[in-house]
Amino acid sequence: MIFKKKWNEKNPFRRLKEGLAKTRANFIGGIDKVIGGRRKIDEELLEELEETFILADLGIHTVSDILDGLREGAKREKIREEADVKNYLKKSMLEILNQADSELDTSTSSPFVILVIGVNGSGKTTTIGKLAVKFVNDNKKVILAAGDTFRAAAIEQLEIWGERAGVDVIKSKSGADPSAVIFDAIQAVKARNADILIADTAGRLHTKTNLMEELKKIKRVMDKGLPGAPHEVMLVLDATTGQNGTSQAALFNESLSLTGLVLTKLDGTAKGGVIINIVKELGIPVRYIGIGEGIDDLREFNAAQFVDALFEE
Ligand SMILES: Nc1nc2c(ncn2[C@@H]2O[C@H](COP(=O)(O)OP(=O)(O)O)[C@@H](O)[C@H]2O)c(=O)[nH]1
Ligand SMILES: [Mg+2]
Repeated sequence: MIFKKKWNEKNPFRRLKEGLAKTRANFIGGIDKVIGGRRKIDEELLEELEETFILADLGIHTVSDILDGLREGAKREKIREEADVKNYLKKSMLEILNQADSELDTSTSSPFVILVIGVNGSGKTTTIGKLAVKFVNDNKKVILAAGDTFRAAAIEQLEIWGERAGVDVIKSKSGADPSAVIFDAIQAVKARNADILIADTAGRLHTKTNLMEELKKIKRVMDKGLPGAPHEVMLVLDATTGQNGTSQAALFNESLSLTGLVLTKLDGTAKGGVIINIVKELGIPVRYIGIGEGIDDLREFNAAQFVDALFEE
């Protein structure tokens, strides 16, 4: 069955490069356009670079840090030409992203409970499905909880993924109390000796405080059913939202103390630079990135690989 196949790690780097093509064209292409053919790193050139970085959604703090470094390097004549600028950028970006390079380790608790949150359409359910397949392939016993009880379609979508991955889905009727569904799921995980529970949630807009209250309640209920749970509070962010993603993540973090991020739809955006901004502002590990709709397109985040994929010709 097509969905049961292993994550295809053949040519993972090429796929990553393809997935980041739009961001690369915008960001690296933008730099090339500014620097190409120019000889001197002067103030005018730095200002043009600044604009490119801002348009690539790097974020204001990162941009000013990078410019300071470039200015300093140019003054000391360490940065003289295009290749020096790119090397410097690559190094600075890697330094930032390295802070976020920390794999999700589900062996720290058994069962291990993952609470997946994020606004509507960010890719939560799809990510959960892909993760379920991945964990099953790693010989883990996985259970999914249909905590998005807002719409019947949301429950059905998770059930389809459950079938693909060959795992049980704990659900209730649409409109049911999500905390009750999640409490049932915690009981099921204990009774069935599962290794991992992944809980889906509804994602109505973060500006409505009741979503945060609902999610906090789910967290409390998890801890009541299994002290210490959830072990991972994973925010799924749609990279195409650009700068908005940073403020979204900050709001969720404030209320729910995030432990990990998933950045989806990097393949559909030229604004992939936003990952730098989010990491710089929040310092939360990026567990996975989504570079397409296929099962293999959810990738473990690797800072060095990510930066190489962006900069490599
Ligand atoms: N291109 C692309 N599409 C994605 C990615 N992740 C999710 N999607 C799509 O985004 C849409 C919304 O996803 P869904 O999981 O239903 O979002 P939810 O509302 O947060 O549960 C679906 O059409 C997914 O196929 C990704 O990494 N790349
Ligand atoms: Mg969903």
